[in-house]
Amino acid sequence: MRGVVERGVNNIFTVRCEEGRYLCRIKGKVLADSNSEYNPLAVGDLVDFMPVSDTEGLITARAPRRNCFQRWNPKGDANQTIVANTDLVVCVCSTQSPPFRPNFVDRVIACSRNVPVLILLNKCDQAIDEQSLRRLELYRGLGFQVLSVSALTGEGLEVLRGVLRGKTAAFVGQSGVGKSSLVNALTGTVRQKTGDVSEKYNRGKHTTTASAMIDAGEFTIIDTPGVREFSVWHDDPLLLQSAFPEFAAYSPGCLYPGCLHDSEPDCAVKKAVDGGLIDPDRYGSYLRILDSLKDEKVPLWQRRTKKEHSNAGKNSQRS
Ligand SMILES: Nc1nc2c(ncn2[C@@H]2O[C@H](COP(=O)(O)OP(=O)(O)OP(=O)(O)O)[C@@H](O)[C@H]2O)c(=O)[nH]1
Ligand SMILES: [Mg+2]
Ligand SMILES: [Zn+2]
Repeated sequence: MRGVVERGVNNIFTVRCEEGRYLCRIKGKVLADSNSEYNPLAVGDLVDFMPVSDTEGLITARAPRRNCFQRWNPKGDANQTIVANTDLVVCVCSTQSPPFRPNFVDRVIACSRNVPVLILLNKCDQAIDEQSLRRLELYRGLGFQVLSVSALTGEGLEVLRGVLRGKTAAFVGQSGVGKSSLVNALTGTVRQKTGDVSEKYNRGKHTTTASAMIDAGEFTIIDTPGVREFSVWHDDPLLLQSAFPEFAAYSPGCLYPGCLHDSEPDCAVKKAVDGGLIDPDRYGSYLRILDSLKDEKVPLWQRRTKKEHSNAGKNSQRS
């Protein structure tokens, strides 16, 4: 049987199919083709499973993904898929508490593989500063859809419903921006628990702890746990440029084919930044992400896992 993963906690996956829902484990604990990844399955994955009772089953295979939202998990030392097979990644931000962070948005764009990103500014009942507004305009100019809403007052929600209609959308963002509040406001029922924002640190309290797919009739939302930062997935660094579409007009003019626009000579992208044609903060974001990808170039044998580190510590105490 074929179904979609709605939720997964402690390696037990809720799989929905036409016949209903089944709680499934992975047959034999390892899924083919998922060895190098942090987690074999993500919410949104299509899977084959065999029912073992009316309510339980065993997952035998994962269908190829048409796209995903993926981050680098530094602790696990592997790419981690947060959601798969969505029509849209909605990067939820807030005006204040927590404050709008453009570099966070840049990372969300870079973590989205083959899926469009909608930038959703929540809490528009609160004021936003001029600089953030300019950045949102910049995203619009780059071709990203940008919407302002308020889960609290309902402002902009009709427009958002229109955009979501017929789609499956993953809501991602920092803790406390109001992802779960938006799910509740959009569905008109309390489907997800919400939490407040810490006054001391002006950030959320990680209320949502696991991704969950919510069927809202006209559309489907995947609510995800808030994070402080997304590390960008590790792969060919050239692929990172798709998250910076403003480079494309200039990169053919770079001296070296495959230029990463970092310290290469005669780089047309760098010249465009210096000439004020590319936003320097976006370029700065790009360089920081590029730099973080270099960690991967350390050969595996030089990178120790946490366990090896603690073992090494024990050994040195002994000697
Ligand atoms: N003023 C205002 N507050 C809002 C709005 N939407 C959500 N909030 C508040 O923001 C806080 C955090 O909301 P949540 O929905 O729990 O945030 P979240 O993004 O799901 O957070 P995590 O689950 O921790 O990732 C709550 O106190 C909400 O009441 C809004 O549009 N305006
Ligand atoms: Mg939440
Ligand atoms: Zn270049």
